[in-house]
Amino acid sequence: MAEALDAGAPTFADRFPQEAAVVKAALTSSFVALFLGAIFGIVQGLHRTNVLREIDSQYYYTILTAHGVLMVVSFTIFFLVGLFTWATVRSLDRPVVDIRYTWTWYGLMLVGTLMAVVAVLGGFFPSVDISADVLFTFYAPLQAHPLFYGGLAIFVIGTWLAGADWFRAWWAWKQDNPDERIPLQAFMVLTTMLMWYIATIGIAIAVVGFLLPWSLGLFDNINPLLTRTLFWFWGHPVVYFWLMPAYLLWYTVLPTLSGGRLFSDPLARVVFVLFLLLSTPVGIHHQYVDPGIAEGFKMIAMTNTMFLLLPSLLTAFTVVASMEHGARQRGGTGLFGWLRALPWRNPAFTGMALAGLMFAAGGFSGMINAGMNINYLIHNTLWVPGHFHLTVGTAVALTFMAGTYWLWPQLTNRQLYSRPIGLAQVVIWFVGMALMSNAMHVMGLFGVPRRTAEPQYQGFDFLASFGSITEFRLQLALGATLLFISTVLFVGNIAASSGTPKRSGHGRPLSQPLSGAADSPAVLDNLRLWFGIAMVLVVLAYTLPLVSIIDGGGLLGRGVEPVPVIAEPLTTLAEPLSAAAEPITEWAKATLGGVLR
Ligand code: HAS
Ligand code: CU
Repeated sequence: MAEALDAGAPTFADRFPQEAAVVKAALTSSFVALFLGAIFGIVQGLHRTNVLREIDSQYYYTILTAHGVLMVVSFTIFFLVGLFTWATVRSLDRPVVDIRYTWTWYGLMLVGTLMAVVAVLGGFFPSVDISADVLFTFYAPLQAHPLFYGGLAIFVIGTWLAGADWFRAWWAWKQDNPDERIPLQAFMVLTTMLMWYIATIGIAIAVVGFLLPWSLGLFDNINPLLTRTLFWFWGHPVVYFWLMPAYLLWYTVLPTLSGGRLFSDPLARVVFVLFLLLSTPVGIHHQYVDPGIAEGFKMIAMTNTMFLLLPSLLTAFTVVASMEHGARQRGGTGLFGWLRALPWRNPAFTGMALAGLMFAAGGFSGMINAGMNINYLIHNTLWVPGHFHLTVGTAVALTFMAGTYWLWPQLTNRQLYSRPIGLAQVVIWFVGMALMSNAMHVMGLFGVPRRTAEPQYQGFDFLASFGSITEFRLQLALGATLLFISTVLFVGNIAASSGTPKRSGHGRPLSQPLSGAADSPAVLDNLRLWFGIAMVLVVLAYTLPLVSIIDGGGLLGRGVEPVPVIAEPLTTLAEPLSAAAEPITEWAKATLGGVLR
């Protein structure tokens, strides 16, 4: 059906060639980051599972940081700025106000990324005094070279300017269309950016106010709890900054791919408003085990987090209803029989549907994380990487790849090199991630920690209720290998597409929602109102915790020695202690082991 709509429609590249060039550049940067990130990912995944240990463990954190930063900062956000530029221009149906300005923010983001990546890669060269082995959660007391923080700051400024670009386009559009509702895609872009402006206050203060001057040597001390809290002020909403472009694709492209129409435009608007309101006042749910934050504040963060499930649950309903509508348009019938009528041979569709399916599992593990009491069980274990490889690593990453199969031909006026390879690629990702994240979740429950190159723990038996750690390690490694293969197939397919013949007029118009903008209350488009309420919620959630953290630990810390200083006496102590404990462990295993198994 979608094919029939298409005949002769101009593509995005036909209509807006200058904007298409920027979108292409942003997406290309995103895929380069994805490819490099995947190389670090496979090295690190095979290393920590003891399958292939070619690198010196000394470099483990350099590799882990490179993997994390390239994936969750560069891959995701470059994709976002490309997609949002496309969505704004397409839905407002007008070019950006000044294309030179658009290239400027893209250039800034590129420079910022290069600076940060150079700082991270410096970690491989001990003779050079540059390194940033601080992981993608780069809070103190770990310290990076100033180049890293400087790069991050420039990158974030680039995203701020990008947001301003889309707001300018909208204001210009509004002059000509004063009485119209904001087109849905532009609405999604603008609400997401308002959320981003609020969220980045935290990271801007942490980086420019504390981390950068500290790494430049201007301050001797820092208050780690303060920078951690400011980090998570941003560190939670950033996950929705990754997710919202995927939601944009699920709401506005997936229904068309399914052969139908979006179930409800008003519900989609409500969802994006809820994310604007609730994404930020929840960051403390990453700090349930932090001493120095009162339990009551953690309780408030937990309550807000539980409310924040609502927009995703609404999304599950609306998106699946739209898919069902499409399937029935295509002749599907029955309670579940309609599922068969979906276009499963289309990699763009299948990738997004599988990404959504995995997000249902990722959302579930998120709910576990969010409960203060259960969080103690899984915090700092491999469970957490299991969770985020389902969310950012699949709901987001796989949707972006699938979306590219649909979008890329319209940006380049070239066909995709191979749809069958695309289909295989999204399925391999799904299978690989099912294995890897299952293993990570289960190992986390056994107590296997995250962020360590040496998880063998010789002499320590994990009490597994089923399977063994070795089996799960292999499962993890197999999953990681499949994911790497899938990434290579994706990047290769897109690169090879530049060799297919040029053609234009193959645009893919998007279907209109069943219940359109006219059905949604006008107040939903009152961005000032929602921004104001969101700010009030942030002030309520954060003022008291921040005051008490500064009061307790000082704005710049109190000059306490950093933690690693006591590590050596501790390790000397550990050996005799564990030897002394051995008989007790043996006894416990003998008596309890049988019961637990
Ligand atoms: Fe999370 C830790 C709680 C969502 C990412 N999270 C992380 C970390 C990352 C991350 C990177 O409360 C680790 C940070 C670090 O390094 O320490 N997370 C949540 C909750 C949600 C959630 C409650 N997280 C995400 C998303 C992420 C992400 C989205 C990235 C994009 N997370 C936590 C907590 C921690 C945490 C704690 C701290 C853990 C700790 O102790 O360290 C919720 O937003 C989830 C809601 C989602 C749902 C699912 C709805 C289902 C849908 C699917 C529809 C189906 C379709 C397809 C379309 C309720 C929408 C159908 C297909 C057919 C074929 C029919
Ligand atoms: Cu979070």
